[in-house]
Amino acid sequence: MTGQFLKKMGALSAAAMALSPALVAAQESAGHPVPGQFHLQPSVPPIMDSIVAFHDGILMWSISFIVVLVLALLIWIIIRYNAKRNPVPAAFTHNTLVEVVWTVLPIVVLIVIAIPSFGVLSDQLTTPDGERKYLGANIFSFGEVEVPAPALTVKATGQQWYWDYEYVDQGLALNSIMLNEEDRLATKPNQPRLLAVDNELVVPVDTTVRMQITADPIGVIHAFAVPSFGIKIDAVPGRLNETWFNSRETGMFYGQCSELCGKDHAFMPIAVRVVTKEEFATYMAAFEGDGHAAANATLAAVQ
Ligand SMILES: [Cu+2]
Repeated sequence: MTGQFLKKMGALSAAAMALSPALVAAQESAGHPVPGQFHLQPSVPPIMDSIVAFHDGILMWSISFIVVLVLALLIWIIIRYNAKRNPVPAAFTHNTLVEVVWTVLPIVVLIVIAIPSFGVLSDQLTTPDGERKYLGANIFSFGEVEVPAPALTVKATGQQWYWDYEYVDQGLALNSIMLNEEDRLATKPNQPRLLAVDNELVVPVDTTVRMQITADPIGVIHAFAVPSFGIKIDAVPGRLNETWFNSRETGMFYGQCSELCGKDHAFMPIAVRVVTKEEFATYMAAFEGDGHAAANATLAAVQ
């Protein structure tokens, strides 16, 4: 009930904020940031639904309320208690009621923020087993979204400075390197600059993908982040981190390394291409039989 209410209020605030046509257009799912974009990137899995609800439903309201309250108090003090209007200031130094209120109120606000926050965090870090229910957009529930157990495991390894992907169960790997401007314009002109890569990570739609994240053992720390999926997790040498996503839309979804990792930190984008289950089966069969180039050739060319 509360969740539904907050969700509605959040949607209302998002609608109110999206005042200009350019901002409204930016709400369509592009899988990457677009010029004039406002708000978070559109969500495609349950985790991002939670994050959007958390942002719109709690954080924006708490922040706005606090800003307005503090601003109102400041204005009141400036006007009512300036030296001219209040030449003889009061001499007391304590007010028990006020002190209790300004201690208890922030604690209550923090608890209200913390409860769903921990829920979403544990959703992000708990790989589905097919039985556990996830919060989805209703972050004040006990979980109502069913998510199937992972059908695919992908290991992403942060290299200096690109990503390696491995389909762990199939023992197949590819590396994914950003296209320079010349190559992008020549081969994938409709893909975004600094995000387009030579080889995208291909995964099936409506399928839970277990992501294992690590970094080159003699390398540095990176972070694997895809905003549309609500994923962000460190890629640490010698450590295997795990998260998951389940995209309900096909398309291309971009992210970037999100841990300052060295000179080409800004140039190691993450590109995930979500295809239909049939396309993925064909892709995988070709990958296993004839290698990565043949597998890519089974998919529609990325423009
Ligand atoms: Cu990096």
